[in-house]
Amino acid sequence: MKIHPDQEYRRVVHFKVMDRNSTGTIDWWEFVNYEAVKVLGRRDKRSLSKLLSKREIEQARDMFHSYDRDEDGYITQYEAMKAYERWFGQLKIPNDSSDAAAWNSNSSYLQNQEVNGHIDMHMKILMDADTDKNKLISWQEYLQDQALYLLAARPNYYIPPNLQKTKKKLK
Ligand SMILES: [Ca+2]
Ligand SMILES: [Ca+2]
Repeated sequence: MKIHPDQEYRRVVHFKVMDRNSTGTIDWWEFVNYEAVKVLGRRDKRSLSKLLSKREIEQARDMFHSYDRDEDGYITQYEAMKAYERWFGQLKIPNDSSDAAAWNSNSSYLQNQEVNGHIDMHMKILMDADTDKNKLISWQEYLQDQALYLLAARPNYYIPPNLQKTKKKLK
């Protein structure tokens, strides 16, 4: 496919707008991913989970188990919070002063306040999967929610809306 120079220009402009911190790297993928999620999000969640491969379902199941610590088949808000605490806790500034040097050389450590914000936000995002509003995330709810992200994360999944028609015609 040949890209029209005008199209290319618009793409660059769009890229610059999205790339707020001017890293010029991950942000493009974040943008593509975001667009893919938007397109997929218009579809029924239940139909999306049917598109997942066996491996993707296994991947989601592993994730589900890592949240569901007491293995009762449901993720509670508390379990979600604990899971993110474990994950983001590794990024916190160490209290031990002997680690201060390590912290100075490693900018990936986050401010404690920032970490708490991340834990809270991620917990809320996860709890959004609770479609029947019983404050528990069942495996089905989790899978349906994750389907969107798993599909969007597939390499080259994203098809620009203007090409979707062409693709259908080819079938
Ligand atoms: Ca549980
Ligand atoms: Ca539920």
